[in-house]
Amino acid sequence: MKLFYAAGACSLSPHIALLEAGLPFSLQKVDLKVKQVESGEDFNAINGKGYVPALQLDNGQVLTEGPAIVQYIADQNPAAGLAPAVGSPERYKLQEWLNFVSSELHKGMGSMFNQAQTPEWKEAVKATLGKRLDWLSKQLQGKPYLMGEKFSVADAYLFTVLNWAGMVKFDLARWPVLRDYLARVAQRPKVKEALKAEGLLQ
Ligand SMILES: N[C@@H](CCC(=O)N[C@@H](CS)C(=O)NCC(=O)O)C(=O)O
Repeated sequence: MKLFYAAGACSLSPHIALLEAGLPFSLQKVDLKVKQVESGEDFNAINGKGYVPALQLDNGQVLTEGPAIVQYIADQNPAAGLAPAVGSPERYKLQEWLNFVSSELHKGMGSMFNQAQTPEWKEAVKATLGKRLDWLSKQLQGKPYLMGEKFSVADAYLFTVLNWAGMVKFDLARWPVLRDYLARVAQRPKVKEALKAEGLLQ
């Protein structure tokens, strides 16, 4: 498999998932500004939507959309325990988390990288995110990971998005539970490995 990624972008989530699952893969860095892969390929020809992540399977098929990609990865090695069994009630809970991170956190947090964002727009985004994080913090109180005791692909995604807070100067001090969560996930050997491979950690 080939993961098309950009350093520190939401593609970090499937990158972590691939490492945690112990699957063989290669990385292909994408310059998102010019939509070019480091191999010289036109990234738009790989993913017409022009954004990462994209996962090219060994049969050539390309899978896009982070929540779908990480579930695919988890299902390639169920023994790694990164997602509950397909069809189980817990699997729907995992999907609930992935959708929450995608629609309620990813896009808001991601918008703060946009240079065109006005101060007013930024404040409005922060206010909405603040409400979501208030709720999220309560859910994570007293449990190490979103699904409970076990790390799942939803944690790979949440870590990736919360980790942007420092980059966009969104202070998480109001949510010590979330800061502890970030620190806990950051200590996982495979998370460190992914961060190092993307040049985000020495
Ligand atoms: N709906 C997509 C969104 C992916 C996304 O937002 N990718 C960003 C990086 S985090 C990107 O590649 N942006 C560049 C662009 O849209 O041109 C998903 O969930 O996978």
